[in-house]
Amino acid sequence: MKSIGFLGLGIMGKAMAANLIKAGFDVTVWNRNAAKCAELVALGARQGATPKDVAAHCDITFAMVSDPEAALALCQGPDGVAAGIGAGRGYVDMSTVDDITSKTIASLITHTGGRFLEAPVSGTKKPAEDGTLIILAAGDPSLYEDAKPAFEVMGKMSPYLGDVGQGANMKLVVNMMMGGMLSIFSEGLSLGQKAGLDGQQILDIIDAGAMSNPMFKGKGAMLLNENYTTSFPLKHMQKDMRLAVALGDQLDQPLPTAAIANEAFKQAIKAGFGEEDMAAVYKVIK
Ligand code: NA7
Repeated sequence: MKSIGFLGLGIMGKAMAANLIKAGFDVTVWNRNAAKCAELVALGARQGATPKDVAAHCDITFAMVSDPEAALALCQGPDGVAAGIGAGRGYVDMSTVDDITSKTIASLITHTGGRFLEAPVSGTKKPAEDGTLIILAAGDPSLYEDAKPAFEVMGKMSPYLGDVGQGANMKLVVNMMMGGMLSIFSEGLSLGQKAGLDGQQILDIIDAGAMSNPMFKGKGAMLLNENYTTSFPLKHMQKDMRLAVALGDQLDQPLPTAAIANEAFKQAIKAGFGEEDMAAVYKVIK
């Protein structure tokens, strides 16, 4: 079995790395704030000193960090992945970034002879814990085949989408639609309750019809209970909306609904809700 590195042990990365360890992979972890490694070391992981160190010692290194800046920071500099990876080894970045960042990382890695795959995921904390993420892979086909056993532990499907950039683009399409849906869902729930309707009845009626979906089910209960326990930080949803709107600009694609939803998420960050669940957008709408 191949040795695996895992960089970035936030909400998502911690759960994904834990599943790999439990499945019997030989895993070396690293996190910027080293204290977060302890729980995984207790499960049986080794602890790497730097991203360079991990990439130099593992056959395939996975990364799951917050945003494009963090994803680039992991790869660059004397302690970065690109400095350690060397010929033939693999680097799989599972963070959500834009296609340009992904292509920049790909060139940093392949320049040293390393192989690169982008593999952002659809799904938040619970699917990460349950190993039921949807993994959107694109890039080096041989690395895709080598990474598949690990993908099978972390996710329920891992389609191959083509050249680097297409995984990032697919993820932005998915999350842009999710952010837009959450925003209009919050407006509907607020409007109905202001008009004197019962919140639970609104949810039940939506759930019985063509708009029924797992996200409305899960987030609906959170909104009614004013429970914003973080599964997917609101700040990350706003990042994805921002990146999607930017992609629309680049491709001359009008995105009026997404652009307005993005403003609601920006307002929620300004109001101090960035670390809460994305459902907290409701607080600036209701
Ligand atoms: P979290 O829980 O906010 O975790 C973010 C992780 O990214 C965490 O390990 C951070 O390390 C790490 N990070 C952030 N900035 C940096 C820099 N500059 N260098 C190295 N590491 C960094 O996010 P999630 O796990 O919910 O989400 C991860 C991705 O999945 C994200 O792209 C989402 O859009 C989807 P720290 O612990 O702060 O030292």
